[in-house]
Amino acid sequence: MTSSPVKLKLAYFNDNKGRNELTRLIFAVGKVPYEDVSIGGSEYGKLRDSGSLPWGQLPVLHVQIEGGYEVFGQSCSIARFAAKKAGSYPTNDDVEALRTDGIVDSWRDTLDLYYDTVFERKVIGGRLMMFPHPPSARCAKLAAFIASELSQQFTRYEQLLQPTGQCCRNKAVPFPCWADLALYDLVKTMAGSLTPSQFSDLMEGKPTLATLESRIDAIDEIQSHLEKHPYKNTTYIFAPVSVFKRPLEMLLMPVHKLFMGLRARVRAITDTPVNEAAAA
Ligand SMILES: N[C@@H](CCC(=O)N[C@@H](CS)C(=O)NCC(=O)O)C(=O)O
Repeated sequence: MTSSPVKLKLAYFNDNKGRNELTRLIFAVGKVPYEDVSIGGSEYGKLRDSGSLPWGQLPVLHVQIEGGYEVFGQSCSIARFAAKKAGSYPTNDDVEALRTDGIVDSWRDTLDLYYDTVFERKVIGGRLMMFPHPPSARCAKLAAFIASELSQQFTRYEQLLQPTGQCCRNKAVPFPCWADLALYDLVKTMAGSLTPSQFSDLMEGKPTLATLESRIDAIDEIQSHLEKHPYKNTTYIFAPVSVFKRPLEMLLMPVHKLFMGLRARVRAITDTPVNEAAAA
């Protein structure tokens, strides 16, 4: 680990993994001290509406600068900063930086497409909102995502890992580098989200990716991190909905969406003077 005198606080939703976990894995492997801050839904709303989240979303990293904290957003940038602190970024090798940056950008692309199977993103009242898709629609969306994007992406990862079995070719960067951890996070996320047969189909013919996963599983710091923050089984999110429950869903989902949209519009109106005052 490179020395890190600054204090760091990493904030995300309720100990969820999502776009935050890569940074936590990097900190864990590099033994970088940080405070793990869990944000609840209503607290998030207040933070966003007060303008204290630089991009209006989570995760954010609070970095102690000259006595106070400055807040930074964007998961890939936060992860890159963390990797530099942890010594898992190829800082002195532009080509390897380019290679691993691309892999980590694709980690976020893949996660974004995965989240699209659960949420719809829409701008309402000037705000980007995430509405859950009806449960009965998610299963088919997940299947389409696996068939169209995910399997291609995993095939690319298997190829990218050739011939060394790891992402970074610069031997001065210890295994796992930050991009190895990004692939690990994707494998674990998909293992928790897909049915066993979907997951084994996805991993078929990808021995290098599977070996990367086992090598990272075996790291003590990863094991202690995952003991405290295990990857959860989220297959229930995509469980088929019985025909009896569908009418209820058809009734409740639009009401829920209407309520969220109205709330966003009201907040947009009531916040306007505050935003204008802040901009002045
Ligand atoms: N490009 C951003 C996207 C961040 C993002 O979409 N965060 C989601 C959680 S994973 C969020 O804050 N959603 C709440 C909302 O937008 O209402 C990143 O990679 O950090």
